[in-house]
Amino acid sequence: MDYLSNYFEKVKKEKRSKKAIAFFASLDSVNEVYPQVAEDILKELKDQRAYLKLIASENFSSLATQLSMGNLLTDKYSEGYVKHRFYAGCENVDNIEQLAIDEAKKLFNADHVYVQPHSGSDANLVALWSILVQKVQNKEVEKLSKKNAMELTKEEYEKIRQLLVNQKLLGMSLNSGGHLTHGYRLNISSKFMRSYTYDVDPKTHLLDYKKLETQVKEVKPLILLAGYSAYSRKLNFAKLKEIASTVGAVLMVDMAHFAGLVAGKVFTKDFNPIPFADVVTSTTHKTLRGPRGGLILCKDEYKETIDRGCPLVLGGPMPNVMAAKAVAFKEANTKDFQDYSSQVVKNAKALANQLMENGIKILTDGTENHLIVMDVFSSFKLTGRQAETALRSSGITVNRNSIPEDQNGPWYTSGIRLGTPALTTLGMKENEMKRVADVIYDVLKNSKAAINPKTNGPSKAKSDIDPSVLTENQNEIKNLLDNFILYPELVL
Ligand code: DSN
Repeated sequence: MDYLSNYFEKVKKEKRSKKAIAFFASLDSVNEVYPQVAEDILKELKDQRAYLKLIASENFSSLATQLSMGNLLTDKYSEGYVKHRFYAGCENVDNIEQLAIDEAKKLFNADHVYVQPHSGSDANLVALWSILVQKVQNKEVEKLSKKNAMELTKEEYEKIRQLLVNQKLLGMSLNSGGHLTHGYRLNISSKFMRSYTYDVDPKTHLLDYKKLETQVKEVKPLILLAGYSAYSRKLNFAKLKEIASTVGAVLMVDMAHFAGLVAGKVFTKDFNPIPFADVVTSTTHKTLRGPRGGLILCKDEYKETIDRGCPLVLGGPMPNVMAAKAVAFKEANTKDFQDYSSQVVKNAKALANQLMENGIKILTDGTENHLIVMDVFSSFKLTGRQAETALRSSGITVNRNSIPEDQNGPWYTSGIRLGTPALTTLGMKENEMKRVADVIYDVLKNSKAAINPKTNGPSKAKSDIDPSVLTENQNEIKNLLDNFILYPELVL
């Protein structure tokens, strides 16, 4: 597309910032090979600028983070780990991986760090499998484990395999806010482990530590897994460690959602998982605001098995993404990032308070982190899917989410999850959150189930909204976004 080349010429002529020149130069280079791809990248920028991003698991990474991913590092194979590779020529990748490790160690004060996972799900797989290999083989078949896996007879190997796949995992249920990889039936975690789940209290929607302790004593899991993707309260890891210890379980924590709040020193003492958990997994792109990827932090006891994540579970590491992780971890180890993280929580509280002022049912009656789960079915008689579509049409991107005892199942759901990491990156504060809450309320209050022409009954997926209400709220969102432009250096 000519206009894409013109953009590059324009920013060069205007001597715009290095980042702007780099962004448009890279877009123009893509344009020379595949114009449609370049155009879609630009469209995504426009799209992300035009909608309020309230997806709790998304953020806006810095241009430095993004630019460190788009280079020749992607061409290098580096299976293995630092200074222990299955390929020659990994000296520079070793340096980069070590920088990312060192930055993460400093940021989180962790004993050992593994930066290769491609995603949070990968990180969880590596962690679960490493704990199994470490704990089960050592405890139950110590004699066999001393042998190299390749030297075991078929019968010995099968004995170990049977032991490994019969261990118990206890994680938070999906409807209570846990993640698919914490033992959900449709995920591999429940196939290679016997998975059990714990729920939040059906009335308060809070985690009941006493009840959990009783369940842990009954189930006696090998692994107690704490962490969430849709629970709006802090977790007390000192208590969870105590509970796990009553049956000698390993405490694993998935902090994918709140890693940025740990890095930003908002979650400290008993609410920081690093001193208490044996293994902590994370993503790097949510509150932590880095590139899309995964991360594992562990006690030294687990380091050897964790470092074997590739080829144990993972395919070849992605050195370009590890470079971006190093950049993002460095960015997170600053006072600016700490201020950002505490504002994320202040914004979530302001948003939740105003939604509740308007009479919307919020699970747990508030939030202590970056996210909120609204019960839109009891508040507005809308399914999560209808609410998601209605909000998107007004200019707000959210995602639907199951809630405890959800009557509408995991596809339609009864909930909407909201999060403040991205809007806080744009610079929004409590006042803007109040305006956003009022738009959400107005849009949902004026939406109703559309009629399904096939059944002549109410649709569970589609909703109708009064067009004048829609226009009014679209304008309000536009006015708001005009004052908080995403990547202002890229404005043409
Ligand atoms: N998909 C992520 C989320 O939205 O929470 C977790 O994997």
